[in-house]
Amino acid sequence: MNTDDRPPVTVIGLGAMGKALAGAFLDNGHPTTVWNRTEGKGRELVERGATEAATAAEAIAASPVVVVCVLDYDAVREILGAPGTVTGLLAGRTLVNLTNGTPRQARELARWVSGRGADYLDGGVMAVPPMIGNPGSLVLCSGSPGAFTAHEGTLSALGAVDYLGEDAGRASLYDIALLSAMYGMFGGFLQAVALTGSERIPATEFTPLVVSWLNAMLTSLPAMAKAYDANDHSATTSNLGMQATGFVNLLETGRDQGVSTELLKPMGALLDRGVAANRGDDGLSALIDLLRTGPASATDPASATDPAKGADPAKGADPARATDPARATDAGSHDVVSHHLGSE
Ligand code: FVH
Repeated sequence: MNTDDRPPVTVIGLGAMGKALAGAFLDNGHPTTVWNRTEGKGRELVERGATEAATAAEAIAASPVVVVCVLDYDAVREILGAPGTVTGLLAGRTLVNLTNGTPRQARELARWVSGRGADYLDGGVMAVPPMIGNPGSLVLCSGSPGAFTAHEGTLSALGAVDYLGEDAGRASLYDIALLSAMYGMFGGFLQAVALTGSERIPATEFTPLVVSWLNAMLTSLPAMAKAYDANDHSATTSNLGMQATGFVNLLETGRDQGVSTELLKPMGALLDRGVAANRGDDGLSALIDLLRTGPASATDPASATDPAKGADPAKGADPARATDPARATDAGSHDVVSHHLGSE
């Protein structure tokens, strides 16, 4: 394969994920420049052909496409805000930020980056490092359409790339939503193994049952999605009233077995709220409406920008759906990127 014409790429951040990203670009023949805050993490990549930059500024200057994958947005801000890093260097380039963050953070950074004459793509990596560049790896991407068209080929070195449109926050929203689903599943698994472990049942013996049970339950998700979209939650098999009653046994068994119920309690409370809102005859999908309509917790920072806050959770009413969350969040956001990085 002739890889001579592959565009150069810079990767900033050489943690577990950054190393995997840089490795995939190298494997695909891209001249790859790397930089990491702590020295030494680029050694193996350099042996494979990468160029290690001495500073973040040097790394940015090396390529038209700069991929950033660090711990969080504070780290991104620190890197982009370092003296000499940004002024005049970002202009004309594309910043692809694969750092995990919120939709609001992504939208703010997109504005800040475009204010410096650069294109911005935000991405959610739906893979663990060993999957990068291999089948099963998915990168969700949103932001500048022109930049995506120009660099889709480069990004495809990482795996399948799914472009979700111009709103820079959309990839992050999908990423966070998918991670929310994942943590729900992992939380359930942890609780299940803690319960069976309380009677010394080996996790390896019990886990195959969990896997087949979860796979069976997964088949119900498309029907729940359809019910939610149609706003028709009438239960045919498993109504909320029945589930709220049965859920009490999950809490009681946890207590009896000496296993914390901290992961379960919120779900129990939500089921109870569903019943209290006269949705006991509905199916589980009715709870999605309740999640979108409070009660906004005073301790939940997200509630401050919750566009659905204060809406009527009564059956049939759907004020949250009338609100465009992208617009509401965007309009209400405080530009903390400029605050951190300055307007220079
Ligand atoms: N690893 C995974 O399973 C997941 C898969 C899905 C995507 N996530 C997100 O990817 C981002 C990076 O994750 P990571 O796995 O590479 O994380 P670490 O191995 O812990 O490396 C962290 C890198 O961030 C650098 N860093 C941290 N703070 C700063 C800072 N203030 N300035 C500059 N760089 C910073 C750190 O540098 P160093 O400590 O080596 O100097 C590492 O390069 C993340 O958003 C995941 O949520 C991964």
